[in-house]
Amino acid sequence: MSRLVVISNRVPLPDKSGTAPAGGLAVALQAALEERGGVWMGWSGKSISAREKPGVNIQEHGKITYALVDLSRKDVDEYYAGFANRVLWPLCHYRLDLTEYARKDMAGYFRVNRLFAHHLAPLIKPDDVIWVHDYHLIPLASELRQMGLKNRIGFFLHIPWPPADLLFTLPVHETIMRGLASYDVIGFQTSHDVENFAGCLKREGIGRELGKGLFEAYGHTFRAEVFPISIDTASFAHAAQTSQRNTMVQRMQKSLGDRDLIIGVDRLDYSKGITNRIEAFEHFIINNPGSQGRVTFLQITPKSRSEVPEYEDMQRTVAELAGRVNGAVSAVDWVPIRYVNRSIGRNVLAGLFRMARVGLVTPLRDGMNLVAKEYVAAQRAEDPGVLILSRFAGAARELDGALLVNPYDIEAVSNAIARALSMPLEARRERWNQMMPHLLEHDVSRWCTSFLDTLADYSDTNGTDQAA
Ligand code: GDG
Repeated sequence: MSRLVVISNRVPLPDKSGTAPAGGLAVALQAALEERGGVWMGWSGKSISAREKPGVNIQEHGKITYALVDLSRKDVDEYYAGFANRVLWPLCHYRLDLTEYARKDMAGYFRVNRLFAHHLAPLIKPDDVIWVHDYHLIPLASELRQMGLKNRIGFFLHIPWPPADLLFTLPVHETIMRGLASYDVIGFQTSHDVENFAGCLKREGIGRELGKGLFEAYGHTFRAEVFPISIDTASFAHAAQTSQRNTMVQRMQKSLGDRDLIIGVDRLDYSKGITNRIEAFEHFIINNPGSQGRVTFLQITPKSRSEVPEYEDMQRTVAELAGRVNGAVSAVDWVPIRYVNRSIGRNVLAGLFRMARVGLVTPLRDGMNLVAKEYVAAQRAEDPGVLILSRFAGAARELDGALLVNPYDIEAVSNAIARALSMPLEARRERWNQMMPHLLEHDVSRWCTSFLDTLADYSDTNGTDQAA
């Protein structure tokens, strides 16, 4: 079995005892790396002064070598906060109004990708399989190819891929498309993303679809397929079961009393539809007076990307909106929205999901959305809650037992909340049983294996393997 080399913007380093950080993706990739041996490279998270020379910090943990690259302040501003998070992220989430193109950020993005390639190349052996993750690193394969690397290189995009009309607003869209076409296998979250990608190739006559997942562009043949990411379902379900002994979970239950709990959990991000959701909840409370004093909405929103101005603005907007709604509809003994603006532990989160009658997952656009899957995994088989899910989350393609909503339609979301809270046990069980077996079977380790098997099977048009 070939060694595996993973590159992602950040690297989930194991703690001193060698334990991988909790979180499905980290655990699944760590397991694949343990099995095959290999390297995980990414940004160290440090930004160094312009005078210092960026280096790579190498750490060995068992069969895995971690390679952590330092970046300068300028690199971080341009590559990460600039091009990745103020251009590619809003563009791929259909937010042209928030994209801020700056030539210097584009240059920084390509420069940092070259820097990663420069640090990575000496660590690569001829038969290593390379797996690159996400929008920060699209040009990496083409940089590695220019350095003469012949290895198999796969790419997985965690976020949506936009339709041609959106992508073509990006001044460097050709370079981005060329970068993608340098991979051997490109993984997307949904068939919708693959269709958008194929549409981008076709519209500018850059490439063509050869059938059965094969594409040709810029003289290279590659696969572009759907690999819906998932969670470690059994482990999350177990965490939810055992969390009932957790004191924080017990305190929450006590403070809730016999009120119904609705839960939302999202990084603070405009793509997650948090303000629409709060407005929908407000609409529900006002239009269902019987629910006043009887329902609590807990929104957990850890801060994210605070160095990007749009996120700083949102921090204020969400807090103000939650405060306004609470001010307008609270009673002396009841606060409708509990807004927690920080991260909480995974086990407590699992316990809160289990306690909640409704999981409210209403992103305006989302590659997959793992919270939706976690909410389902955390439920009690004998008395499950109801998932309300945006039709614009990749997860909506799989979770057919959810109440699917258009998150822009405040009244529809409000009606879905009313429906979920009054849904009879039998209907809730039927819906949950439509989803849970699928999630147990299609978990994150299956996702990982299926991508790596496809990459291992890849051969170019002549049927000859590219790896030595
Ligand atoms: C990107 C794509 C795609 C959140 N708050 C806390 C916490 N979380 C955990 C959730 C979940 C994860 O973070 C978030 O994953 P999502 O999938 O919901 O969203 P993104 O961060 O935007 O992820 C997305 C994903 O990549 C994977 O491909 O699904 O579409 O945008 O696991 O539970 N965890 C803890 N405390 C918190 O307060 N412990």
